[in-house]
Amino acid sequence: MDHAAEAQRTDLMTITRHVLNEQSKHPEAHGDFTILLNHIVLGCKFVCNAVQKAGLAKLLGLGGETNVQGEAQKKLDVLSNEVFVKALISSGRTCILASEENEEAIFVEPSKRGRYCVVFDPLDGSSNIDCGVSVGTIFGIYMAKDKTNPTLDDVLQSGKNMLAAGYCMYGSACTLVLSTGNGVNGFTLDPSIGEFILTHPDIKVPKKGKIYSTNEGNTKYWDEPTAKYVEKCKFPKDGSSPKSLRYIGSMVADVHRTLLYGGIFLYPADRKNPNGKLRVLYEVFPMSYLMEQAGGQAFTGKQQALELLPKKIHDQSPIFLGSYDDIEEIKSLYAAAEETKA
Ligand code: FBP
Repeated sequence: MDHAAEAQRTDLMTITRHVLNEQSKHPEAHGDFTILLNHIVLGCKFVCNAVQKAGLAKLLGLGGETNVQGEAQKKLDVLSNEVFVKALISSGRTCILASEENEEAIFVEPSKRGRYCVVFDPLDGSSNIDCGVSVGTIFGIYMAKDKTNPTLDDVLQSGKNMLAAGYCMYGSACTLVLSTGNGVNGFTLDPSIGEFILTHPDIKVPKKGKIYSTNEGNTKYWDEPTAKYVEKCKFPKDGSSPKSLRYIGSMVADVHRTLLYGGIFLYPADRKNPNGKLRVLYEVFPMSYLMEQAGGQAFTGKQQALELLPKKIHDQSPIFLGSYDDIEEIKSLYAAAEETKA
């Protein structure tokens, strides 16, 4: 037995212990955030279990309803949404919730209210659920101005005001990646003890990557800067090697790979989706927050993604996120296109 490893294993840096350590750096903290996060972690463990057992538990396939995006809801979409709404309300730390699966924001009843607002995509990558490809949960946390009188403005805040963000990927392993504004850390669920253990401390996205990730099936609808950028990835003129294309079609999985390996994930605006496809509040903002915390960038084609100010909870936006230098390249192509327009 490798006693050193076993000894190391006994010093378990669980996600709760990690967040408590972070909390101890804020003497003014009451522990509300830690309690809220523990309820999000509980939701992730439940959904992880449901996703892994979906085929056995007849949880694959459609749930019969359609969400506000006009997408046919999968059974697991509905189940995951229910789990997170109940977990977040039962934490007693939230006052308003915005979910991809609910047309309207959910205002928590006064007796159960707390001061946090949570925006979330309970199960991202729905198109991949039934074929067992990685899917995930995405979440972002804001503070309400006045918990006794929460309003939509409390969630329609700029991404700059986000306090924390994360995602949980349900793949070959269940991995929860979190930032509370002090860097990015990754935790892997150890099913034998039911705990998320710190496995990816202080994630830093490589400054430049060898991978681009996008749905090239949309190429004919792309604007010029996007088309030029992808052309450059495939046929670089500076003697460097072409980038490799990797696209899973689940934002959580594509962004997770980008965070660890570097490169760029892009879902641009195009003639089919003039505002892009991905939703600002519970897809673009949390992933942009994490990418910036890891030293990368997130750009919309016009501005830094976190500077956006959404008008509606299901607003969409184009997004380019990833390694710092790769995003600089796409920014210069959009700047050049603006100049020629001027
Ligand atoms: P939902 O599954 O939560 O609706 O998310 C949207 C999404 O599946 C992203 O995860 C993914 O990046 C994108 O859409 C894939 O879109 P497309 O199939 O057009 O490439």
